[in-house]
Amino acid sequence: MSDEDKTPRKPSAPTWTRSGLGALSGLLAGGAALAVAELVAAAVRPEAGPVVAVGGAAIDRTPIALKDWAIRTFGTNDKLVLQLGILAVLTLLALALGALAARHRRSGAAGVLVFGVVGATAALGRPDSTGVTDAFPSVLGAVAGAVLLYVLVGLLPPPRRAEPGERGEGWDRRRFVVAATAAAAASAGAGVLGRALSGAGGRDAVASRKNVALPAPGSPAPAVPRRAQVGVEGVSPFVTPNGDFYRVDTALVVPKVDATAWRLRIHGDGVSREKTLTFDDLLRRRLIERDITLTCVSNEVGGPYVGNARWIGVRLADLLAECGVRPPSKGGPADQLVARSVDGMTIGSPVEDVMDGRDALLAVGMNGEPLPFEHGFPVRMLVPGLYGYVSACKWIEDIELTTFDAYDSYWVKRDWAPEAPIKTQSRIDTPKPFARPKAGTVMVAGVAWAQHRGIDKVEIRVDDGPWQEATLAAEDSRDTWRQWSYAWQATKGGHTLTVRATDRTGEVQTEKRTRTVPDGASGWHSVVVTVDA
Ligand SMILES: Nc1nc2c(c(=O)[nH]1)N[C@H]1C(S)=C(S)[C@@H](COP(=O)(O)O)O[C@H]1N2
Ligand SMILES: [Mo]
Repeated sequence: MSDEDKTPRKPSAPTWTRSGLGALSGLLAGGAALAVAELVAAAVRPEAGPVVAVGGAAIDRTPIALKDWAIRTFGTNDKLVLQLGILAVLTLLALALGALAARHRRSGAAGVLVFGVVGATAALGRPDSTGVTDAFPSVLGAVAGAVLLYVLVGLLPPPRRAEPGERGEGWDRRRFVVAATAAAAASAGAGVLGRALSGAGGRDAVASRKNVALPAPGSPAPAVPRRAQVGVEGVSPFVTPNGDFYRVDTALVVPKVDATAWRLRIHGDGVSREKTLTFDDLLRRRLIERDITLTCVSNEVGGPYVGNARWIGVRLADLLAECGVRPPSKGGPADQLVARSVDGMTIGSPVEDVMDGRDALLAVGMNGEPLPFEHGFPVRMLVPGLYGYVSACKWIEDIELTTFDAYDSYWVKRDWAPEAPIKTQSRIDTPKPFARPKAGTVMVAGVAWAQHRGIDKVEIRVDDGPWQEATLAAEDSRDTWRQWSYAWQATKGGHTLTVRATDRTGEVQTEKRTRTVPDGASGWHSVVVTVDA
């Protein structure tokens, strides 16, 4: 600080002007830093950009309680909220650094560089980092921002006291305005160009997806029974349309994989014949088509993270057998199959489950089309009966046979259970909570699931009354959910409806409420309604 800054005095116009213009310069410098970083990221790797890298690093480190809260509060928008949050924080920091630079030019500029280091560290620490080049976007962006801030602040009115009526004399206002405008324009240009180039990187992937012609399955799924739908308004459709299918993953930017360049490697303990497959290799194999209901371990009782689709793909067990893999029960050395995705996700499934005769898939199609990018194009894994985080690796590119002792996958490192079969669950879809139906017959309906065991019975309870059996819709397969309905003779007043399911093993859905961590929520779903006369 200069001596003059220390002199006590009333804030004079130029001091405020200087701080304000400094803050503005900080904002411009921050914008320039992000724009340059975007542009460099487009050349290096879009995922290495500072906002995505810092957001991803935050997701990797988010405590489970906070993650659950974010999913509950923002749903699938949680990632957008995170990115907007990062931008808001950066905006405040840029303003503050700019104001600092107005007093201390070098410190302000150096502060910008510190954020470059933060961004670079985040990018290098991501599981999908491909090396030191991932640091370039943040570092080069920060250097550009620091230089710009230094230059702009140099053009500000000098820090001096103003006489009444005097405004920033000795200041070439025009030079500052020209420089600031030029910087803003250049940043906008660089940002737009960067975004466009990043988008172009995905163009090959989009084209490769358009060119996929899914072959007819050698083993088609039987038609969904007509009576699989109870036909009550408000019940989730039996087949979830792709656009409505829930999405849960850690990817801030959806990976866009070019199917023509995609490879899947299968290797590890007990793999006597290692394989590397192309997408066409998979399509040339016998494909099977199956209806499978997928559920997220983060789904609360009554929650939305469950969906049912018709998948087409390769039987994973057959492919593994060709590689020489045997399950532990047949003497194989590996009890864990670790799937790895292009974005560095690792998902571990029991080899025993994958090879026990169920239709574990390397899926290439979803409801009659190639996988949507959000759901794992070109190839994802699915294992009926297991929560997604231990079975359903999207954008898969590597399968390693290992043991649970030797390796903890991504979620297991974050306190989730290494093994997690889906818990028997049921949900009331209609009436909605706090609905006001009319007295008389009210159709209560919903879905129940216990993948790979199947649903045997669903019961409804009104208030503290006896359990009444609901009418089950026809079963599609034991790997899918099952709809149910119950004609309730509703009487005036407030009522609580509760549902519970029984699976084919005879196990009744437990009343005991547990949290989603570590292996899925349990408990009964209830809905409170008020019946009008
Ligand atoms: N690459 C990758 N695959 C992933 C995940 C992920 O974060 N990254 N999340 C898993 C989880 S927790 C679930 S529940 C399912 C969700 O699949 P969906 O988004 O297609 O519904 O994907 C699984 N596969
Ligand atoms: Mo999940």
